[in-house]
Amino acid sequence: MPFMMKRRQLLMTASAATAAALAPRRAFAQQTLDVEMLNRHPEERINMVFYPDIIVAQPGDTLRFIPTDRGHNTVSVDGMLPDGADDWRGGINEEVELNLQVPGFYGYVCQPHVSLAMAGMIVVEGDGKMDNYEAAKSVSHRPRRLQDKFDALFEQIEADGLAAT
Ligand SMILES: [Cu+2]
Repeated sequence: MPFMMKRRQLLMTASAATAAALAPRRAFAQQTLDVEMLNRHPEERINMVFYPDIIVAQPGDTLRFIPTDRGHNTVSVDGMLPDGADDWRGGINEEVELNLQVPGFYGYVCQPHVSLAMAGMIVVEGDGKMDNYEAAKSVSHRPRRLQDKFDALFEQIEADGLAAT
């Protein structure tokens, strides 16, 4: 019966519209996220790490790099920031606070431990997030160990479904 089908379709449309109207535009408040700079990974047998080494933020969130252990810093990597995002360069043992506004992919390293592949990624969700994905991913790194680390980070980002709008 065509009439009944039509009515049922209308009901389904109406309930979907109601659900969309009830859903908040942003279901989260602005947050402060911490990344620790550590001599030892808390669970794995890896030395000199950012923990966690992949962190997902929303625009407006604050990210703090905490110098839990000494001898580390955090420095953004050229070519691994979204357009319009500020670069950063922390001193050794310095806590660095970023106010994340621009969606996209941010790569960073610890300078004293570049050779040990101490590196990490920040993913800021939102419109235009994917704009710098390929550019950030295609930056080449030295030494080889750092390249392998960034390759592994991007693999994990893809596995976690973060490389999608
Ligand atoms: Cu370090």
